[in-house]
This record gives sequence, structure tokens and C-alpha cells, in this order.
Amino acid sequence: MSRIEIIQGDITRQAVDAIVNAANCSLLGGGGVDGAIHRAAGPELLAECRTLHGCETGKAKITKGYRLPARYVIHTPGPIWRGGTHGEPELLASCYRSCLELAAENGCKTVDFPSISTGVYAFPLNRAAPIAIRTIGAFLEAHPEIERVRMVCFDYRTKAVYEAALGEWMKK
Ligand code: AR6
Repeated sequence: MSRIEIIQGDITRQAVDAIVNAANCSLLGGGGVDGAIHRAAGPELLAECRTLHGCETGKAKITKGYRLPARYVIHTPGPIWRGGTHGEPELLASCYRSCLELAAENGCKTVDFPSISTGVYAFPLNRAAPIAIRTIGAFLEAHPEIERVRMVCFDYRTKAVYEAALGEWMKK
């Protein structure tokens, strides 16, 4: 599936239709990629987020991108890893799916994701990556209007794990 790409980089620098924010349920900012996105987008992003009244884990909400090169930000709270028996895999898949549904509804053709839940939320990377790739791949098969989805990985190790997951998925 050539419409999925893995790159290493800073998601706040990407000039795409939508970038995804690995947020928390308050949608009022935090550390990690969430903090970086809010810093780069400027205070108008937080002002819009305040009007959204939070978001459930596994769901997503969309805002404008403000000072970012991306047109939209799609905010999704990923699951906090609690051993894997509390619905974490299903919730993580739901994050990717919900974001892509919102992207499609808003006419986005290019979407960039960070590695949701694998930072502070401690979802094991080697379990998260196949879920992400499988969910994105299935969505793209049903939605030809989305031209390209990238995983924007902050570090080399994360990129390598997503590349391996994409390789496995393409064999099927
Ligand atoms: N571009 C791309 N990826 C990044 C960037 C960046 N600029 N900065 C960090 N990452 P995390 P989570 C990677 O912890 O696990 C926040 O406080 C990072 O290396 O940001 O979903 C929220 O408010 C890692 O691979 O998100 C929540 O409270 C990935 O992004 C909580 O953290 C996700 O790490 C969410 O935790």
C-alpha cells in the first residue's frame, strides 16, 4: 500500500491537510507532541480547544491549524497502557479510525499521525505499530479520496518499528 509512508520528523513542521495530536481527554494541552503542537500553533488553538469540552479516549475532534503549516489539527486521546487487558488495543485502533473519518469528512487528502500512546501513555511500541498500520490500511482501502497517510516518527527507533509493521502488513 504505497499510500502509507513512514518518515522521521517533527509533525509540527508538516504542510499537510491535517496533523493528528496525541492529546488527553481535556484537550487543553500537555507535554510531548501535544505540547509541541500547541506551542507551534499559538494560543488560538487552545482557545478553540476550550470550546470543545474535551474528548473521550478513542474518539477525535478537529480544529483549525492556526500558525501551523497544516490546515487542521485532529485531536485524539489515546489509551493509557494498563497491561493490555483494558481494551487498549481496540481503543488505539478507534483513535486512528476516528481521526481518518474526521479527515475524510473535512475533505483532507493528506494526513500525518504521530505514534499515538507510545510516549507518556506507555503503549508498547511493538504492539501499537501493527494496530496503527492495519487500521490505516483498512481505512484507505475503503476511502480512495484520501491520497496519503504518513506516520511521522520523532526518533529513529520508532520509525524502524513502524517500517517493520508496514512491511509485514504489505506481505498480506
Ligand atoms: N513530532 C512527532 N512526534 C513527536 C513529537 C513531534 N514534535 N514530539 C513527541 N513525539 P506522547 P502519548 C512523539 O507522550 O503517549 C501529552 O502530555 C513521541 O516521541 O506525546 O499519546 C498529552 O497531553 C512519541 O513517539 O503521547 C497526554 O497527556 C509519540 O510522539 C499524553 O502526553 C507520542 O508520545 C499522551 O501520551
